[in-house]
Parts: sequence; structure tokens; C-alpha cells
Amino acid sequence: MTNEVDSALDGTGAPTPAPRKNDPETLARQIVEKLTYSVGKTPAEARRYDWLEATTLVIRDRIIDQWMESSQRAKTSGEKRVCYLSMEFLIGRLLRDAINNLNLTEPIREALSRYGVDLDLVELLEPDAALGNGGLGRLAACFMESMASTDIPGFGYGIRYVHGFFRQEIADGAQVELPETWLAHGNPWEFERRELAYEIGFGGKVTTIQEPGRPARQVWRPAERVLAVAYDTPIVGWRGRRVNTLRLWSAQPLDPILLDAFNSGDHIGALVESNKAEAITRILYPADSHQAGQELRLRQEYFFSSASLQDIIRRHLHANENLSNLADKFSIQLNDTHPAVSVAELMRLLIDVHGHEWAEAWEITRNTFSYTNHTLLPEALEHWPIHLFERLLPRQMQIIYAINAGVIREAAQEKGFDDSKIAAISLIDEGNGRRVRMGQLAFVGSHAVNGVSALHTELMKETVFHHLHLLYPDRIENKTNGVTPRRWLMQANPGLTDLVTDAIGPAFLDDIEKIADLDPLADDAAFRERFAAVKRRNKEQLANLIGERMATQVDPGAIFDIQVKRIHEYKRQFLNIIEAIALYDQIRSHPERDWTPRVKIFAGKAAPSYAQAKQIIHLANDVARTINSDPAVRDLLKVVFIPNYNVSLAEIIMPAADLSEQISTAGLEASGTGNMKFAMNGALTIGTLDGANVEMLEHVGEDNIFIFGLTAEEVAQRRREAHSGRSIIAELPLLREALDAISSGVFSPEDPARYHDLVSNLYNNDWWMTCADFQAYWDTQRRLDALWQDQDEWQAKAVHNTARMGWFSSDRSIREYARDIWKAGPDA
Ligand code: Z15
Repeated sequence: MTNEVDSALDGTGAPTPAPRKNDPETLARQIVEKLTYSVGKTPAEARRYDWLEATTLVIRDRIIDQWMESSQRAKTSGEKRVCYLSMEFLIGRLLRDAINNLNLTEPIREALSRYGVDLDLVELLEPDAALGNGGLGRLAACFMESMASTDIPGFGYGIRYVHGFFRQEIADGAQVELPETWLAHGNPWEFERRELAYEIGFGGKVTTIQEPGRPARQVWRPAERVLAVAYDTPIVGWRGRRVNTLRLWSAQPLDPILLDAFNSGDHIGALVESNKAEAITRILYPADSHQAGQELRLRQEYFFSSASLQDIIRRHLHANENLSNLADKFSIQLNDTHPAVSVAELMRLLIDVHGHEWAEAWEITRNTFSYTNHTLLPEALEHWPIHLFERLLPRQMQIIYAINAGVIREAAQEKGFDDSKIAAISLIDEGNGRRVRMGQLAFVGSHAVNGVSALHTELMKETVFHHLHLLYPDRIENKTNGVTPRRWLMQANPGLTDLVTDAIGPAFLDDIEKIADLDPLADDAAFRERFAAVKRRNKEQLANLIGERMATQVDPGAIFDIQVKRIHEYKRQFLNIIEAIALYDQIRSHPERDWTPRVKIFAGKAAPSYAQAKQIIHLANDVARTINSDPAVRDLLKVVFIPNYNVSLAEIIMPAADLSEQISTAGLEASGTGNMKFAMNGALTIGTLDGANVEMLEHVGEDNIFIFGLTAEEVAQRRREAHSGRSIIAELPLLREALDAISSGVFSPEDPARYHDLVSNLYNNDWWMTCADFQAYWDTQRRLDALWQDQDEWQAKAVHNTARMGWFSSDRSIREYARDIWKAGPDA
């Protein structure tokens, strides 16, 4: 085996460590060495967790060599660097990722087996780094991996939350949130960089300084200051090609304790400041697609934006005389509006700290930033009350007013915008209490603005950014999301990876679009059988997990029909549950029919403050309890809600699905990425024409995906006409009976009124088109039932899905960003 990690350290003349050998003997010896000298255990004493630590340290050493080489290369070559600013990185576990990308899976497995240790079991003990909520955070993690794999010098910048996304338990059917403590046993992947610390200010005053013969200057004197300290995590690309850095900021007090206060006996008072500083990076806000709106959240946003920009400026000035050419050397991608205050902060740093003129600073800023929008949902769009913004960030507020004046002048003078159009583009919302619109700020401060699927990008142009699009018609472009095939195919589904390798050779491992060579094998009965056998084994694994964790027995021979994602009304888990109830009812009424056995599997977390979403979780669990204990449907229908959905659980679930539920109300899911993970692993999709489903339809072909329901346009039309669900319910007995059962307490006999509101919303409003889409959804599910009876047909479609999903790799997304937006990377 050739090993890229051991080859080619660069020619800087520095002494380089001896090349590392990667045979099982050497690895076993080194693991025992770490076990002895770093963990302090003998192999005989070591518990599984100790083996995890020792193995991680051995892998880490191999990464570090390449990491230093990559950083050095980026620094000395002067190549353009890409900074991905994101409030969230939903990374999951890193050990398997690192081992796989260094091509060490087999030798490490062999090395550990010499001590009777099972690598798979060791890997399970690593905590899951959940510094994100869902799609947006996981996308950032896939993008980091793909930048390393496609040889782009990428840097992630974010926040080192002490408590990641909460742990979910289900008690009496309801969600309970528990604190998450991923750092409790230390974190071997991170390196604290004490020397990389920046001061971040809040509050205080801005004064104008007018010196004779000089232009007036603004000086901001913050009332509070905290320190941002860097923690670096290496991100290993495929075949160890490049190792990039994820730099996460931790907030620390400038003075850990106020000595005066401490010495005068006020021990609590002495710690107040320090607690306040550390609070900034203590927790991840658990609201997904919903603005949190608290002051602490704005502090987090500014804190990590300012620290990242100060760091980028320092790095730039290391090799350049001044900041005039910043945009030639750095591209900064804003992942949603969470880091949008960066636009004002970079202006401040350029003008107030580095002495640039406004016009030049604005040019540099716009050429440096680009912005990705991830949602059109009005409740998710960030806007901050002016009084809060002004109190916390007075200088940045001034700058925003000045940017706004310039944009409005341009719109009025060059495009003749009238007052109503100007109100639409203004950075200040003059409506209900004046607010700063962060989307507008990110838009005007960027040279490129992108949506995350073709449909979403078109809707951006028509809705939230309609008027800004008229003003800057070339700025919006599409970059359809993708997912990394290393984690979501190779690591999550080794059985399928081996089968594909066996069938078409290993070229697809380096270029996932070559997996298209598999397509003709859909017609090969022997291949289909092997493909189905892999799926069967993955389903057995999931069935075991369900049996162990929830004491529910599910049959791997049934259709595994799976919806896993954040719980949100627009994602319509409710529609899926209603369909389960209607099916339950039908099976009981017509036991003589030839029903196709199904297991409906749900998982996902609700924001703690999102009452409706929590009701939906409760309902899923109540329905599961009723159905699973009814012998009348025993082998035909099961409903399961698996608690605590996270990246690691997703890695088990995705390969085990027959059917993937992507049923959001059309026009509301910006892209979706779970849809891609499922289909790559051979699940068929039942879905609406929403987000990236539209492009999946184009790639897999209409025979291989099950599309139903209203289009985005029809949804918008129906909403304008303000239909309720009442007349639809009256006409559809299946739907009516299911809703009657819910609202009369069939599933919640201990609290029959529990779901009154949930159901009455459908009668009176049907905002999410649950009723409007019910019949189409039901009919499509029954077509799938029939298809399951023809396993040849089903498996052929499944093979087509795997073969035709290569385009949805995040490598493709990243190459498009690099080519069209960043002008960076090996092809730049
Ligand atoms: C989030 O996970 C997404 C959008 C948001 O505005 C926030 Cl705050 C969080 C998701 C979208 O809902 C999903 O459709 C998309 O695939 C994902 O971002 C990545 O773009």
C-alpha cells in the first residue's frame, strides 16, 4: 500500500520526522506505546475506552505531520485561502473519518485485533461532537471534509461550545432535554492556541476625534472586553491529501478574577466578570430555522465574527504589506446570516484600525465576502432591534447606517426605486419596532449570494430578495448542496462500498461520479440480489439497535420507511403520522387484504421552545405505543420513534432505509441533505417537489423516485386563497377518521384532549397543506406497497438511485463554489 501521509514533506529544509510505517505490527506497537506512556495502562488492564485514547493518539500523530505540511504550503505558496464562517459545525465522531481518509482501516483493525480489541466497538465510545442543530451545521462539516479532499486551502471558523446540541430522552412519550457534555473527558482532536487570542469589545461609546488638518476619525471605546482563544482541529481529506484547520473560538475573561474585589473579600463579585465572559461560548442555541433573538446570541455572533476577521487580517499581514489585496488572498463565505455582522466589522477594522478610506474599504469588503442563504421562512430571518444592536455594537451600527445610505442612494439614482421599493431593500426594517435586517446586510456586503438548490435559488429571487435582485441582478446564483460520500457511503455503509468496488472497481472512491458505472447492473439479477443482501444486513443492524434501545421487535423483512430530521411543522412529520394511523385503521378493517408489512421509523429533535413540534413527537410516541401493542396489526405495521437523533445514529439509519420520507410543504425546504444520504445508500424517495428533491428527480429519473403533492406555486396560490382543511377533511373519510381518532384520545386515553389544538389547526387553517396533500401522499404510499411485492423492480430502482446520486457529493458543490465564487483551489 502506498501511503501519501508518509511521502513528501515539503522542502523547507527543516528536519522531518522519520517516515511512519503503516503495517499492523508497527501500528500495534505504537498503540501499546501510547497506552503505556500517555494513558498509563498495560494492555491487560486497559478498558475499551483506554484503547480508544491510545488509537486516537496514534492516528493523531500521523495527521499532524500532514497538517503542518498543508499549513506551510498554504502560507508559503501565497495561494488564495477560503474561510468558511459558520455558527455551527455538526461534525459527529472524527476517529473513523480520520482512519478511513488515511486508508488505515484494515491495518488498524488488524493491530487492535491482536489484543482482542474490536475497532468498531472502540469507535463507538468517541463522543459525538454536536456543535450544530441540523442541516446547516452538518453541511458545514461536509464542506470542511470536501475542501480537504478536493485540495482547497479551507479554514473553518466557528464557536467552541462547551455544551453542544442537547441530548434528547423520551419520557412518557414526551421530549426531555438534557445537557450535552462532549468535553467531559477531554478532546484529543483539539489543540489550544493560547498565543492566538484576540480582544472582543462590547458596548461603550463612539467618539469623534477631529485633529487639525485631518479627516475626522471615530474611536470606539467598548465598556466590556473579553478574550477569544483559538482551538484548532485538523480536518483530514481523502487519502490524507490535505489536512485543513477548523478553528473554534472560546471566550475567556481578560482578568480571570478581579483581584481588588477578591482581596477585599468579595469572592463572588470577583468572579462575575469572568462568568459573564465564559457564558458567551457556553451553549449552542437549539432553535433551528427560528431566530433566537436573545442578546447572548448576538454576542456570540459578533464574538466569533470579530475574532475570525482579526485572525484573517493578522494572517494576511504576515505576508502582505497592507489589506488592499485582501480579496485576492482570502475569500470569506458567510454560512447564513449568523456571521453577517462581519460585513460591518470588517469595515470597522479596515477604516478605524487600518486607516483605509470608506470607498476602498467597501470595495475590499464586498470582494472578500460571499453569502449563502439557507431559508426563506420569515420566522428564521434574523433581524435585531436597533436599540439592542446600538447598545452592544455602537460603531458597527453607525457603519450599517452609512452602508444603507449608500445602497439607497444607488437604488434611487441608478434604478429610480420609489419609496416602497427602497423600504424593501433597506437594511433597516421600519415596521414593527426598527430592526437591522441581517439578510440585507449580508447581501449588499457580498459579491455573490447563493441559494442551496435550484428551486430555492429561484424563490429567493422572487421573494425575500426580490428587490435586491432587481438592484443587483447578477449577484444571486445557485449552489446545490451535497454530502460527503466518504462519511455517508464509505464509512456508514462498508458493505455497499465493498460490493460496488467488487462490481466496478475502486475508481469511484476517488471520483464518486464514476459510481454511475453501476447503473447497468440494475438489470443484473445476481447483482440485485447481492445489493438487497447488503441492505438486509444493514436493516438487521438497525433492528437490533431498536430492539436493544427500545425493546420493540421489528421485522427486517418489512419496508423500513424512515423520516429522520429536525421536527418542524413544514417538514410534516404530522402528515406521515396521520398516514400511519389511516393505514392502521385500514389494516384492522380489512385484515383479509394482502398488506405490505411496514416499519415506520421516526427520529429528530424539537427546539425546546417549539410547542407544536413537541406535540408531534408526543403524538408519534403515543401512536407507536398503541399500534405496537395491538396484536391485530402485529406483523404488518410498527411505528418507532428512536430518541436522540444525531450524526452517529444517522450513520446507522441511512444505510438501513428502504424508503426515505422527504415530504416538506413545497417551497419551504431550502434543499435538504438527508434526502441525498438516503438515496446514495439505495433508498427510494417519497417526496414533494421541494428543495433538492427536484434535482434528485432529474438525476435518478422519474421512474426511480416517488413524487406527490402540490407544487411550490400551488402552495403559494392556496395560501393566498386562505383555504382551510375543513372541506377536504369532510370529503376524505380516511383522513377524517384518523383525525377523529387523534382528537378523541384514542392514542392518549390518559389525556384525551392532548391533541385538540393540533387537529383543530388542520380544520381551521391547514397552513402546511397537510390536508391538501393527504390523498396524493396516501395513494403514492399504496403504489409503493405494491412495488415492494415485486422485489426485482424495487431493487432495480434502488440500484439506480445509488448509481445516479454521485452528483450530490459535496465535492461537486465545493468545486462549484471554488470555481464560481471563491476563484480558489487547484483549478483557479
Ligand atoms: C438549517 O439547518 C437550515 C436552514 C436554516 O435557515 C437554519 Cl437556521 C438551519 C437548513 C435547511 O432547512 C435545509 O433545507 C438545508 O438543506 C440545510 O440548511 C443546508 O443548506
